Amino acid sequence: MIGKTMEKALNEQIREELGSAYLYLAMAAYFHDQNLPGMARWMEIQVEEEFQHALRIFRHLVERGGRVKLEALPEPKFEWPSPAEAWKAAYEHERYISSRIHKLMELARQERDYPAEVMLQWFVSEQVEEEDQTRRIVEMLERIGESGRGLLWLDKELGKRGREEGKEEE
Ligand code: OFO
Repeated sequence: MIGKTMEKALNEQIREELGSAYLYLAMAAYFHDQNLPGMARWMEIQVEEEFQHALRIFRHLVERGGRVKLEALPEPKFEWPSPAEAWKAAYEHERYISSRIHKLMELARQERDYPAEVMLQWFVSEQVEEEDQTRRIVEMLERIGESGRGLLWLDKELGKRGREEGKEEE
């Protein structure tokens, strides 16, 4: 049975993961509005991944006799000054999520909650990947600068993102 402190912290993280999905859905809508369908597709796939992250924690709580309590999500932004700024915001958001995962890991260790620690291990690795992906895109956009052609090239590249089959089942 999971302890109350960890249960509360994991419920908060479910909200954060769903909040990420909500934020990236808002970014997908923004990219569609900017006529950047590749970037929009990338974000739509990310929305699905974030939902799977929330579900992973949800299932952990259920399996351990915890009670899931869904919390309200903050309204995401509607507009960004430029596509590059939106990607920067996505990268910053992932850094924020990593810091939360690290705090959860510390809590799991403090509480000697080994099952939560094992579950969180997956998230620690996942965050390395999430930060890496968004940071690379930010860096590419910095190189591209004001070039419209460069932006269209990157949009096409990002539109090639496929769903990572079975990833959520790992
Ligand atoms: Fe759930 O990893 Fe992004 O936020």
